[in-house]
Amino acid sequence: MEQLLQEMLQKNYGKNIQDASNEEIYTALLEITKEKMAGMKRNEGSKKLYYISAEFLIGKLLSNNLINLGLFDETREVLKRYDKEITEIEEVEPEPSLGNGGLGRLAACFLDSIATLGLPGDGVGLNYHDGLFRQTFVDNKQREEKNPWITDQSWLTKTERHFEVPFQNFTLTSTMYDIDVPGYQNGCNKLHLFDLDTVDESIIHDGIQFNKEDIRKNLTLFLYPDDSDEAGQLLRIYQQYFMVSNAAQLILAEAEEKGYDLYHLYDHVAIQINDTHPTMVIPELIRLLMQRGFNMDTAVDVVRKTCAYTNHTILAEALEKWPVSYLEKVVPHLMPIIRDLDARVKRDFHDERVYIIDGQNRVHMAHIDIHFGYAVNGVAALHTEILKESELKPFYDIYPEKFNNKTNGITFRRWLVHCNHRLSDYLTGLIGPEFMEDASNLEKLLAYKDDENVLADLKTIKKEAKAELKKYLMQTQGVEIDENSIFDIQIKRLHEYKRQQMNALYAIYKYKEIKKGNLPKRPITMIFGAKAAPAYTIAKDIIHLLLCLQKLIENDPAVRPYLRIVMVENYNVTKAEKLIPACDISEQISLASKEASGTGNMKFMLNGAVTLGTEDGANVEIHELVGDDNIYIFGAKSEEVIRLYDTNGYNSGKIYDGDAMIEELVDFIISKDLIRIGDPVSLARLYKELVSKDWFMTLLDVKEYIETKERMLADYEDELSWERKALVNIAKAGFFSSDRTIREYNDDIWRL
Ligand code: NBX
Repeated sequence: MEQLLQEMLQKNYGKNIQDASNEEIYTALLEITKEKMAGMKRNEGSKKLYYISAEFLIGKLLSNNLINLGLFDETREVLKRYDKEITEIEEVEPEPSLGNGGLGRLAACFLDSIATLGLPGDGVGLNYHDGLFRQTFVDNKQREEKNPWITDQSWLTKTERHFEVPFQNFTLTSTMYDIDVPGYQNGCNKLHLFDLDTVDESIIHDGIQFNKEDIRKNLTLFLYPDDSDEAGQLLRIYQQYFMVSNAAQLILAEAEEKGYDLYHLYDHVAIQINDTHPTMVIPELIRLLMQRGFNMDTAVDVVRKTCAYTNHTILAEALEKWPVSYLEKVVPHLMPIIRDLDARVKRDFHDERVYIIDGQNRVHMAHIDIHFGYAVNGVAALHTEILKESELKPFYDIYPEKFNNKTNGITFRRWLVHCNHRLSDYLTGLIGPEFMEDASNLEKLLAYKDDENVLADLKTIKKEAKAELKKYLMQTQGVEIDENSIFDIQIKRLHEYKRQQMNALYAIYKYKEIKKGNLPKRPITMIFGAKAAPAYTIAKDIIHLLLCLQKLIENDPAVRPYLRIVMVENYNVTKAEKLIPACDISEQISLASKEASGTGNMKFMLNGAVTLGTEDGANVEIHELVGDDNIYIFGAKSEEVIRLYDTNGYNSGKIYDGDAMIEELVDFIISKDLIRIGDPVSLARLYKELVSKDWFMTLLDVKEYIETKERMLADYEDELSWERKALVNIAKAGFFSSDRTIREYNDDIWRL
């Protein structure tokens, strides 16, 4: 590596390693890595997977690519010899923000595992120039800015593939860009990102505003542009169709190039539809097959045997339903096919709950996937049960054989080896390197459960990660935190169902206790990271509350030594990699039944944090694996929550009125102390939401939450027993390797 790097730097800049800047070294390493990947073997086989997703939250790629190529340690050593840190070189790399949260990050972890298992499988998505917005804080509020990430030197390679994508009254020509996806000690796959040459970044003004009607210029500017109005929704349909038409044309082109018989496409191709965003691939493929001479019945049959669908949510507002009139405007050529599919359903089933087009002339995208695909999966055991027993019950009654569970997973290459090399090196020394190949080997760690030296080592590793996070927060945000405090972390998209507002009520509780003189044994640092959708008012109000509380405590010398709130600006994959290894308490406090799985919960566990959580999503499986002693569970169970919804039995006002403590905490949101700092309109809106609606039942669980957290903080003081909990969590995390998840997808769904 030393010689390669010297040569590349000489060639590009006439410099040697010693004199090169971090930017120059980064660029040279990027080129070297790209060349290596170009020379790698491609994963091949007679059947190939296409994972279509509107999001791939890939994060920075340099270190992970080096790890998977087996070059990371060597590169780190070479740089060290010249007094350079690879982490500083990495700072130069821009992070593409091609995803919102869990769904997009899952797609990225899956690509890593698919390649690592040697399976032929490519990702297909869009090349958003500015991704999701970059978040800044101004006047204690979120502000959105564009987030350009594409530079001349990037992981993207422009290809010669172009397709014509027809819309109502114009046709667009696409360009395909590729990013290599190297497997860990295995072959390479690709992520194909489609784009449009005419997109024009100069039309963006005032943060993230742009003309939503000029499709040629705006199509791939942003991920999920604001869809609070009709123009925004139409643009999303344009994006989705552009994505799937390209995907379908690519799939057929590759099949034809290989000489496959399209009548047996399903023997050679599996298509995974990641949530409903790529659903139009079904009618599009039918259309393209009919252009090639198929009759409708045969086209439907072939497509049905090729496509499988993953559901990521039971929140009704997140299940896409497009008005027929919108689809007529954007993709009129698909409507005859969608109407035909709807007619088939109406012919065979007399239950309006399973129709594709409903009485209000809306197209239910998930219904297309379920009727005209061969598999439907949820992303955690509880989630899949809820789909079968309530949300999708009418479909489960028709097609029980299609439903299956695939509990999510995370790639250990990024979420252990890369982000926490101290822990990963230590584990390798202690239990051998086999866990890298087969994560279930982490259980070997259980043999050291009562070994005080090992427990002390784990404590030291955590301490070092905390000290590093402290340094990073100082450098990036100028805040100084106490590494001897307990790090209590909630990082995820801002959504009411995830209940950051409940955590804020805990902060208010603690603040008041400290004011009363009830000082905690050890200071607590509450860390948050979250972006709110630009049009989601209450989510923005919650961010505002957290920032106001942060300010209040910063300026109060009586509280500040014992309690801190730090809201990390522009939370993203890179920041997650710094935060997760440093965490003591992992906050997973969604309202039971609402979080389909969660994957942050798995990342924290793997890095030795203890979960404070509800019986929701994959928390249920974490609980089963680690046992009652190694997790803190609280709150209403999913059956109770579902019953409350079904019977309209929840009344937050009643809880508020009947409990003096809850009343005091909620009232603090509109107290003089906070109004002095914040925006009275925003704070009052949030207050009112909690006492008059509270759709996600914050007040139902808040007391038990506070009690459980207090117990947890007290338990933290018993060092050995706390570290034992951390150890058990690490040891049991093997199940959540995405390699396991992908093996299951392949065994049960794709059969590559
Ligand atoms: O998918 C998330 C779920 O909320 C998590 O529980 C789960 O672990 C994860 C992976 O399965 N869903 C998610 O991230 N959804 C979105 O980001 C989303 C974005 C746009 C949209 C709907 C959902 N229109």
